[in-house]
Amino acid sequence: MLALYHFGPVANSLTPLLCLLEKNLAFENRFLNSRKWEHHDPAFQKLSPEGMVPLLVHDGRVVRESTVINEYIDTVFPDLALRPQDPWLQAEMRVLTKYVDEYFCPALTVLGAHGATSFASKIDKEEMARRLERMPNEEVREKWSRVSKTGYTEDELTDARRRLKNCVARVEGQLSHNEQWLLGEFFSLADIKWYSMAALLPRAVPDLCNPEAAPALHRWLARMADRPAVKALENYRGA
Ligand SMILES: N[C@@H](CCC(=O)N[C@@H](CS)C(=O)NCC(=O)O)C(=O)O
Repeated sequence: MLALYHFGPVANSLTPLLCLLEKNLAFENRFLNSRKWEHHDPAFQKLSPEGMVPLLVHDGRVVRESTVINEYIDTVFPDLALRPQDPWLQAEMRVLTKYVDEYFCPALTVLGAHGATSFASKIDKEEMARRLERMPNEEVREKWSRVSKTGYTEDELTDARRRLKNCVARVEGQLSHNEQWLLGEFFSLADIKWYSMAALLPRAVPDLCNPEAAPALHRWLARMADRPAVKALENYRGA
């Protein structure tokens, strides 16, 4: 039995959701409403001591980290493979997913978290202090502490946009060699991982991610949006 705990089809939660849907796997949908702090429930924190999503439970065993979860799913359920057989292509795929985890996601998180400032700054100060105490992960605690006050500085936001510009250039370059999917004709976990962040770019940085500034990325986003599994993501937004 598979169960996925997630915040809905966005960012890191989108990564395993899309993988499960692409592979037509049945799973229990454990949507957690982050605005209601459902990921702070003691029952969930027993599974995730860091209080973080996404998290997969397979036959009672917990698998963490979105990229690792997807590799695990593809190993355990090899039908409709999402990793190429060729070891070199597989290495290329892992370089692409590693880049998202180490560079793209942290840059996008700055803009995403800053966008939550209006929500977080309205939370009663004592309530927020109690919430912060219940955040075991130091980076997450620091993020929420900042966005409950003034958010990120102009310099930090500018630097995040600079890094996102590099991400757009990176994927634009990749797609100029391989117009269909990131590895060419083979649709892979790299497309899934990149889409989980890149789907947010047109709204986050419209000046960088538009048909003129990044034509290959724009076309790839449209091809992704056309996939039945991507369309099905809409059903996982929670009530
Ligand atoms: N490297 C982890 C990152 C997971 C992560 O950052 N999760 C965020 C949501 S995207 C989270 O659970 N945040 C908890 C919070 O903001 O309170 C992964 O890829 O799974």
